[in-house]
Amino acid sequence: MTTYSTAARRVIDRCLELAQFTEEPGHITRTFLSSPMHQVHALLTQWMEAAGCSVRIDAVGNLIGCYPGSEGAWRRLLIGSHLDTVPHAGAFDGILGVLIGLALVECLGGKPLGAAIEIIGFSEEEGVRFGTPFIGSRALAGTVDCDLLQQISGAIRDYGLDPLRVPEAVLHGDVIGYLEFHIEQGPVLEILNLPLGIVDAIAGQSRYVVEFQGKANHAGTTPMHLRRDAIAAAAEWILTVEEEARNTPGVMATVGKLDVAPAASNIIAGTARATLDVRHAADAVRRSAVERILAAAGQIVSRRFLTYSAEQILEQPAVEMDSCLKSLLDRAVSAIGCPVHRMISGAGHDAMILAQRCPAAMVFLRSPGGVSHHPGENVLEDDVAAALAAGGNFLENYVYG
Ligand code: HGY
Ligand code: MN
Ligand code: MN
Repeated sequence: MTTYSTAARRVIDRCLELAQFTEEPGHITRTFLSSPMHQVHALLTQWMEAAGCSVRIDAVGNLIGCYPGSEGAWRRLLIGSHLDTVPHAGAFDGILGVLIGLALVECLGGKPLGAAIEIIGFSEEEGVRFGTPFIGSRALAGTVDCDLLQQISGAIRDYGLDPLRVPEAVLHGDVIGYLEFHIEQGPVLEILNLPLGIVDAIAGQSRYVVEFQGKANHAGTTPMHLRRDAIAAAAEWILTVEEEARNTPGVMATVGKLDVAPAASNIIAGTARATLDVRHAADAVRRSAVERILAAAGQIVSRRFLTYSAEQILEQPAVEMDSCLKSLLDRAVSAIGCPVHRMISGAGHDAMILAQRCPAAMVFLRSPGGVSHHPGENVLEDDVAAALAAGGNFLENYVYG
């Protein structure tokens, strides 16, 4: 019988092994259905089959390993997270939750439970390749709309899958819940010196692309007062975004990407396209912050004789995690002698999409240094062992053998 600390070491080793499958040698970058995903699928399939799972890949590239329950068990518990990464990522965001699910199955040592366990590796959560997040979990929730399917069909075919079969990916049957283990990606658990946290709710998020349209012109001959400089306008707006978030408690607002054109040092920029990411646990607060931020863009461009457009990419309401699963997780975490800490997730997660179809809950693991979406992202072996012990207790009590 594998002990949780042995299993924890193997979880971390496997995360590091899978991190080598990347689009960018020297960095960890693995986006939706990129070619390194084939290698991730192959190795995870090997590990899952060795653990007694039957493995399939659905039409959007979600990898699903099913560990059967006891005779006649028709219910399923889903445990998973995402396989894709942001550019230049760390080795644990997403993949850790898939490997903790696999380790929990391996720690059963072949013993069937009162429900089947489905370990899910979602093909896309970050929204890097197509700008739209949660493609994998949206396929299970049945919310991949025609426009999105149109946009991603080529990538699906290039990967060797059939976009016409995406509707078959929708979750069906008696699912008792979805459990996601994930690094916190922030400083809270480390400050409290706690290994684990239970997610109360996941903050909502609004994502936009805001384009400033000015006039490209010569950097040496155009007088300052006659310029319609798109970068200067975007820069003024970006500082407004930061100030708005600083002045509204709990709002996180980020401009993470800025594309400019024509992008030459001796040309005044004609256009600047900025991404906007605004989050808050309360939807009304988030939405009014977005309104103020977009209104500020309007005021800036009129003062500078430019124009602007704002395209909404994502409007994801905040999602409360399932109260029954949360209290079962509270019990499991305290049963292993760990203080229970409920918290809000500022990061978005697949659990907020699955929650549309079944009870969903999340367990956070401490992020050393509060670092994530960065190569310095890490997780402590003892905390992984604690997560496995709590997960094992949850399975024993909730999915009784
Ligand atoms: O951006 C997020 O919240 C998550 O890491 N995908
Ligand atoms: Mn992430
Ligand atoms: Mn993640």
